[in-house]
Amino acid sequence: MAEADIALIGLAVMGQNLILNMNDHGFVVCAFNRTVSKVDDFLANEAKGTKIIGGKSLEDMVSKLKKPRRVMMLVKAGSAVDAFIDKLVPLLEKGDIIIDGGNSEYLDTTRRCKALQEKGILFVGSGVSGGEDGARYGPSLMPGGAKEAWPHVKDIFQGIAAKVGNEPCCDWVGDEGAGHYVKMVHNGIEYGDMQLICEAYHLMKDLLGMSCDEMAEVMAEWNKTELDSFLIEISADILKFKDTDGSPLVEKIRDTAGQKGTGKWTAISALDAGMPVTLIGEAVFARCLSSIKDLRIEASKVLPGPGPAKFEGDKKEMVEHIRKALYASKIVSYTQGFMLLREAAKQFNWTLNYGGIALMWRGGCIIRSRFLGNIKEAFDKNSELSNLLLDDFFKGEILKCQDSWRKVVSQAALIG
Ligand code: NBP
Repeated sequence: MAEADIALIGLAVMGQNLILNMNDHGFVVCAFNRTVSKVDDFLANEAKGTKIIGGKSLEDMVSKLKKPRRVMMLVKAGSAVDAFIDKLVPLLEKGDIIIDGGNSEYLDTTRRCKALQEKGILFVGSGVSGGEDGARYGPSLMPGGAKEAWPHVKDIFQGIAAKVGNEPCCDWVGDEGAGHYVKMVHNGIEYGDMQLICEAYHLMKDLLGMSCDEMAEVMAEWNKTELDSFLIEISADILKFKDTDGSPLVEKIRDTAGQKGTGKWTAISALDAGMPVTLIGEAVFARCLSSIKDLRIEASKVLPGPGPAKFEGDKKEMVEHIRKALYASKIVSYTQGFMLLREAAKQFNWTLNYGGIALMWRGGCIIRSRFLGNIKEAFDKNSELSNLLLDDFFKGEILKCQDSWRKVVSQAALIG
């Protein structure tokens, strides 16, 4: 019997949590997974006592779906997505919908959209952000692709998405790979935000000699200012966190960062588009540099730099300069990200709603922040705004911060 509103393939962390979220919002979900035994495990454990049902096979899953059938995938990006599409298409009818919620590359999404359009299947590539918790209690969702699919998925997507006030952090982004493109830039900005926080930490620690507890307090205070955001909030928590021996755990974590690719894709896209997205580019390179630890250690023995930092000014004042430098850099990063989105829209003929994108990122996702509300307001005032720095609010903020910013950058250069 066709009883399920939607099927969801992929029972790893993201898939399971999105299914439970959909169930909470009254949708009947049919769960499926490549390793089919995980369906029974899920039904017997996490999904016990819910309305969630399972598919014994793809055929069984499809037979349980109301029409037009909606099938969402949360599987590893790449060939796994194509493999499922190939198996699904013969089981579906014209007008049915396939949604890819993984971190797929936008060009793959555009290719899949076009190939499925020829077969009459509506393909949606949706960015999903917020990690495990977001998926469970309200992610930011960035869907794009075949627009005819939107009326059929809107209620589910906007129902489960994070809300800011009453507004869902989810709206239709644009044609083809636009949803995944916007998610890619989101991830690039996330790389940038994290790099900026690391640099602020580095300056407070090595220039000002502050302890992790002191830095945690500073970050908690910053979270009450323009910097109010999820990443600053968790940075305070991370800095406070103690290992079992009572010392800060963060200092024991190896200072090398890996990457899954979306930040790199943003930088590549910026180079292709000829857009100066320098901050995200630097953040990607900083991760690359961090990962060549052996070489860094070897070099540190023969290239000592100017020696240990000696800061003789007012520490409290310097902390405020660092806060303003971080804020100004963040404004520049988001400005560059929106420049890239504008250029991509031009290149691919997408109609992007920049204020809508700021709202989608305002809640639910990793870069959620108060500041994105200001970006939304800037685009609400002028939807054709060519550059965020030309908006009165951001122009004013940069002017307020620039002296501090220049002091921090020059100090950083002087201490090596
Ligand atoms: P993973 O990215 O770890 O993928 C696990 C799922 O992919 C399982 O269902 C697995 O099936 C399936 N799979 C794999 Br692996 N190879 C497959 C193949 N060749 N054919 C078919 N299925 C295959 O799961 P996740 O961390 O939940 O992420 C899901 C998607 O969401 C990814 O694209 C990810 O990048 C994206 N994303 C993740 C996060 C996050 O915080 N984790 C946040 C935002 C977006 P199996 O059980 O049979 O091995």
